[in-house]
Amino acid sequence: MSMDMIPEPQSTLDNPARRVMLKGGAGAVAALGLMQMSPAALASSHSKVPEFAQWKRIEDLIVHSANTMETVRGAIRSGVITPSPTLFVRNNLPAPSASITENMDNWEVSFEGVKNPRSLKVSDLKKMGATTVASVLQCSGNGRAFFPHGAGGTQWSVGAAGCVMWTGVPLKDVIESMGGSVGGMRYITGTGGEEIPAGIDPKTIMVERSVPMAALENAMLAWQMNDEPLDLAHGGPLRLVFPGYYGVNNVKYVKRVAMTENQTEAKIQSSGYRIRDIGVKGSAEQPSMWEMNVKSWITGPLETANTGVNLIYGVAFGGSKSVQKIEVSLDNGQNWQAAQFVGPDLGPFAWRPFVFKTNLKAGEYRVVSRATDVDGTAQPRERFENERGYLHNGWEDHGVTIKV
Ligand SMILES: Nc1nc2c(c(=O)[nH]1)N[C@H]1C(S)=C(S)[C@@H](COP(=O)(O)O)O[C@H]1N2
Ligand SMILES: [Mo]
Repeated sequence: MSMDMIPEPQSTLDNPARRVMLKGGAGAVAALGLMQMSPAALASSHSKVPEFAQWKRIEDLIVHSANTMETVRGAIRSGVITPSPTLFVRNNLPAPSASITENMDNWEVSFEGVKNPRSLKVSDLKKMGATTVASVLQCSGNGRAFFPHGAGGTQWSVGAAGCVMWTGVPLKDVIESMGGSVGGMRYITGTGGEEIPAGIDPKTIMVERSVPMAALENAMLAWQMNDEPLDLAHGGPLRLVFPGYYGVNNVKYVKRVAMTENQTEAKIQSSGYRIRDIGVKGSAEQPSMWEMNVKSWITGPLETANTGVNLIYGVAFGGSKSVQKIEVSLDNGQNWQAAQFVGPDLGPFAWRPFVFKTNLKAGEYRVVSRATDVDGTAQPRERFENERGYLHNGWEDHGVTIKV
């Protein structure tokens, strides 16, 4: 079995562009996260959800497959922190047995590429200190459904993202306690705890990711999410978290953390999650999905509004740095006006809900939002065309059409 053979969930309709157009079909509309599902659709979604995710709020999720569920656009509203039952789930491989979270403190993780390599249990890590960081967790392919060329992979709309609180020990402290990194190491490589079936070359399917050493600054080993023990669905007993980096780098059920000279040769790193032109195969020279870019989208209203005063809600984040400004346009970007951030600022890696107050007359409005990060980089209008539909932060595709 190769990575390509892992059932990549596909939509019932092959062409995502067509899907976007089919606003009349409830399935297609629900897939874009524009409305709540019917009771029948809800029941069928429930049956697709695996055991490990049965605790989720199914009505807040679009179930693409047993390993991929996205948050309905309207479920975020003006939420600073995404409730765990509403947060998306994305597994490349079937999740490990739930038995690994029965005694979380006993989970072991090995450290390599440090002066004094050793293994530690979660209970040991818990004695080394703790910190809490709010950060956006977002899949590299969030927004893939908007690519007209039919980018392969889960057809995520806006819901392969959430903002959560991680609690754990700074990785830097753990590495320092082991004498620091061995000289010449340039990457931090994390290995997921999934069991690889016998007879398969592990490199072809294992979830092992490398990020540049600079990411050590904010990295952590987390055992808690949103103030609760980290559930199996989100990587319990222990997860490697790189605030500001795309989801895939945040290795769940982490069993090995290594300071390495080179990036891992696992396929998920060497040819997967690489930015390339449409039609080009993935390879290690192409940019990897590491730091996230500035992005925002409207969370409500999504289809209709009444005449008079309306509050338009959304979320905005800078990705790997703070978001500074958010603007809203009611005419697909011809005129922009400043919107207001609401709620607490939970730091550079968190998203900020925003609100825009406006008086609407009867008519149809194309409502779009545009965020700017602290460096002055604003969301572009267009998506950046690429084979796998990564990095999408173009404001035009992310807008909503509202009838008043
Ligand atoms: N061990 C392991 N870690 C993993 C994955 C996985 O399949 N196995 N999927 C990655 C991907 S592609 C994403 S987008 C995020 C999703 O995190 P979530 O399921 O907690 O929302 O986890 C990442 N970490
Ligand atoms: Mo992902």
